[in-house]
Amino acid sequence: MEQTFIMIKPDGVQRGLIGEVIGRFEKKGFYLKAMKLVNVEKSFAEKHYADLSSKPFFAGLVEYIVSGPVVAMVWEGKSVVATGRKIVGATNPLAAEPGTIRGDFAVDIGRNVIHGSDSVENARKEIALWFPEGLAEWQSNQHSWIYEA
Ligand code: IDP
Ligand code: MG
Repeated sequence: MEQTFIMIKPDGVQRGLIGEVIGRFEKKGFYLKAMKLVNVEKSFAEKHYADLSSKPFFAGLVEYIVSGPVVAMVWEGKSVVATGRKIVGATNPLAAEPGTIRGDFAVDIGRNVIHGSDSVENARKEIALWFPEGLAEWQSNQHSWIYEA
């Protein structure tokens, strides 16, 4: 099954949205395979967002990500990368649909609460960057009640 990297950004942590975010992924039927609350270094945030290094907002983005602890997670499930992006919502929270995390809980693009991998390939890279120690191995006993096969 597919895996994605989801991160609750410092604003989401400060605003008490950790449980809300986890609950949405959990109730959907995805499985939590790794999680940690961490303060990241500037160089680490720059590595995570390396693809955006030429953007004018890059310095502000890095400053935002290091401004407080983040919750880094790996979620597993069928089509979890694309579906995770739908649960997260559009990058600009004002354009994000109500019912998505950004649509429900955010206003500004630079305070959009959550990160989700945008492709299976980037998910693999991000999981390797954030969880070099590996993931937890477990199987939900509810599996056959969520997945047909
Ligand atoms: P994504 O998080 O929806 O994948 P990306 O384009 O990968 O969006 O951008 C990464 C993060 O950079 C966004 O979630 C947002 O926090 C920030 N960001 C993107 N575009 C802007 C912008 O135009 N101004 C300020 N921050 C931005
Ligand atoms: Mg992105």
